[in-house]
Amino acid sequence: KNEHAASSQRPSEVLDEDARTGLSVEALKKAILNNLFYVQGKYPEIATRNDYYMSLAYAVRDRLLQRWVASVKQYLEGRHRIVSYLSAEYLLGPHLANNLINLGIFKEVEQATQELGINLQWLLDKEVEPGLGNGGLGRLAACYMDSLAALEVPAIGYGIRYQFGIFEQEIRDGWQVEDTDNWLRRGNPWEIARRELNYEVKLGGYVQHYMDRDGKFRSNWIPELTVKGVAYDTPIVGYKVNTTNTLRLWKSEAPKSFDFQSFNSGDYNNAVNQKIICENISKVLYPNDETLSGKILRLQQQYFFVSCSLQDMIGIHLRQGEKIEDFNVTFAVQLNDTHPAIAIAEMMRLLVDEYDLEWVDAWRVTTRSFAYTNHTLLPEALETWDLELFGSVLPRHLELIYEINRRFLDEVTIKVYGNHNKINSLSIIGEGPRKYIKMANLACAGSFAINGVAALHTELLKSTVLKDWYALYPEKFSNKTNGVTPRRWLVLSNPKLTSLISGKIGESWIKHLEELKRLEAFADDPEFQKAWMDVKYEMKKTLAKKILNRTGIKVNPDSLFDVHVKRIHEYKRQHLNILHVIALYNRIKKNPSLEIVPRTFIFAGKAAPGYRMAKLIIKLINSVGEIVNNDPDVMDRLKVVFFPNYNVSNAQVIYPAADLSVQISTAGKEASGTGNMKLSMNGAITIGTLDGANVEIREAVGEENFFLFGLTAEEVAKKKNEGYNPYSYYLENEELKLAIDQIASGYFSHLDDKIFKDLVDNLLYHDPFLVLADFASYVASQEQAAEAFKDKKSWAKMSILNTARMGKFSSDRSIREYCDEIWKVKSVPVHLNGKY
Ligand code: B1N
Repeated sequence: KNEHAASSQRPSEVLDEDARTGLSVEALKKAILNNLFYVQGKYPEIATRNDYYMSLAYAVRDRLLQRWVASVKQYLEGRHRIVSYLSAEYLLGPHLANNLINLGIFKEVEQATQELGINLQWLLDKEVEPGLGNGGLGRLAACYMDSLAALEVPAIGYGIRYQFGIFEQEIRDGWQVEDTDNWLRRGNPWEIARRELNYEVKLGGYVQHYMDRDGKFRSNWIPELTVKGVAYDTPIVGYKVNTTNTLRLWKSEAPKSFDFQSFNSGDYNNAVNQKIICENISKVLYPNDETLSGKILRLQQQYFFVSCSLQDMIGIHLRQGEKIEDFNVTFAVQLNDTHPAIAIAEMMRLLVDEYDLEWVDAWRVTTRSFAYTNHTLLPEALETWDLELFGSVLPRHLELIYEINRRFLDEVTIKVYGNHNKINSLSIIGEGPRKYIKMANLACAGSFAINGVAALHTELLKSTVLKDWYALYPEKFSNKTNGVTPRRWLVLSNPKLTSLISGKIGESWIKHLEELKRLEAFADDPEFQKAWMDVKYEMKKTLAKKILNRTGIKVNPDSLFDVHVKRIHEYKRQHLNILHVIALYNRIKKNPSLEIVPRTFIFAGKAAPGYRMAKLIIKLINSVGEIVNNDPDVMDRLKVVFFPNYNVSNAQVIYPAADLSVQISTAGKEASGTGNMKLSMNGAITIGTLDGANVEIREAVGEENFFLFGLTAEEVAKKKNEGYNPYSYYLENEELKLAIDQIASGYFSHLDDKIFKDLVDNLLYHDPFLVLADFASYVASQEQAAEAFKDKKSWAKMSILNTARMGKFSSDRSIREYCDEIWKVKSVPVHLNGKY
């Protein structure tokens, strides 16, 4: 190591202040103009806004690359332990503004662009965000990549470079309509295609078994199809550090050999078809959040990216001159849910079939390499694969899983004294009319650590879904409460609040979010309260403009902004919210001079295209909105907005403008939630159930700064056990009955009494998420919130205290816990050769 130290002290050949990497306004200006000419081939008079966006993006990229090269070099030379994060989703959001903040050059670039006669905001608005994720799980992966870099931890994120990310949502006639997300149409300046970094991945076919000359049993997997994965790297720079990690996303292609063979034999059609089949694997993100799809292509996607990633990691490890048996010393591999859990079988295949390790040695390396994060308790989201389908895609892995399971069950049979229920529940293979593979069990069996994503969630994992696992391996279990990056979710999206905060307590809170605590001292200060609420008002005006622009609805920034934004799902209970809206509407209709706190209900979120009930909920929200927004009796006291196409960019505008954060999932169903954290950080007060991270948010901000309602997880379970009867709640509550009768009779749907029939029947006769049971409690809690909103001073104080007490929910804290308790990795400060 010391041999290299001398050479790394050499002054860099890259000069700090040249157009290529300088950070001064002058250097940045020069770089932008250079790129305009040499990358875009334009001069200022004829350059489009996109030309300028590209020129700036490339200028920023040069500065990233300088740090990235230094980071990679230093990691490899120092043989540092590396975190490998495997995730099928990364919901990154726009790069440009984030990179400017993390490089610490936002102000400089603002000035540079201004001096060039262009508006930075225009350029920022030009970026098409990479929507390579569905919701919280994918966004968490993005926040964790930011924190890993900020904390200077060597890390690689591995995933799939979907050509089409999460669909774009339009609302037509109140219904969700999906449009493809062609995010790459104008090119992507943030990625670097590394054509030379590619791996072959086999699919389908069969396995031959034979004995080799040394009498060893061997398996030879003859695939039906071989595809090639090509690496596309996106540098992820940490906040005001040099550390720049890699997000490596795989694109699937046809291997060259294939074209060649087919063309040689004159079978052009086949060559073209095969090319399409290969490219299909990374073509599109499955738009299901919390529901499994069980489709062949999805399994192929999972295996494809996992296989490329493991081959890549092994390559990195071996090139450092290490032995294959020490793989787990170089890498800590985190499985982001079960989507990449096939990695456990693939690792065994690579070690046993390709690297000739004995089974027990291979299993030792594997089980010391992987750790598994569970993100859901919903049974419909726990991944299983039909065994026959699985075998048709991964015949060798099916054999390996049988062997893993056989040895594993032999071991546990002794421990559970042959208790057959327990053995069945622990088995990786499920029996039924058809056999299936349980991915969560594969993940548990093959990992040295298992964690949930909020305290309540982890407790429920241990006492329900993973109960038998917890009994066997209590030492593997821990909680790692989710967090969000304050760089994107406060500094970038709420610059005015950021400077207000920094004006009081300096800037170090951005890296040490616990320091927000120091704002508590100003929570009662009338001047600070006013400044605080002025920022909120500004942000509400900004959102109001966007709402008008996107929906044509005019909203009053003085009204209470009641914000419910997340994927549309029955367990998240957007329909409970709309029932409350209807109840308030009916109060006004009954008593038109009623004095109530004016409210704007803001909904946003996508429904999985195949999820009928979720799509119906969107239609219901829009139908209620149409009536409420246009009823002259309402006199603008209520407005209902469905903000279309909820994504990272839109979330950045919505969170800072929220007064009330609606977090009303059925207790025990939301593993954590992370939007709840972002909203509270931006000074919104939560109305919520004791679910997921809400529990910890309430604990942190204080119960007097949180509107609690609803059944607890325990009460929910009890009620279901006793036989829950939603209809009795409907009969007992007049407001609830009226609201449901109106929906059913077509009051909100031009007298169409069929369109919401399924939704109404579901609520009255099944109500699996206890909407009706929690209705009265929700309405009462909302009354308290409205009452509190009238007292501007005390509201301001609650708002300030929410932000002040959110320190725990920085993803920096989460990542520190993962590093210390699971991955056992340390920071490696990166030095640039030049002066900085
Ligand atoms: O993961 C988030 C949590 O904050 C949320 O509470 C949780 O709902 C979310 C299958 C999922 N769990 N499971 C998924 C996503 C895509 C898919 O295809 C399941 N998402 C969550 C972060 O921990």
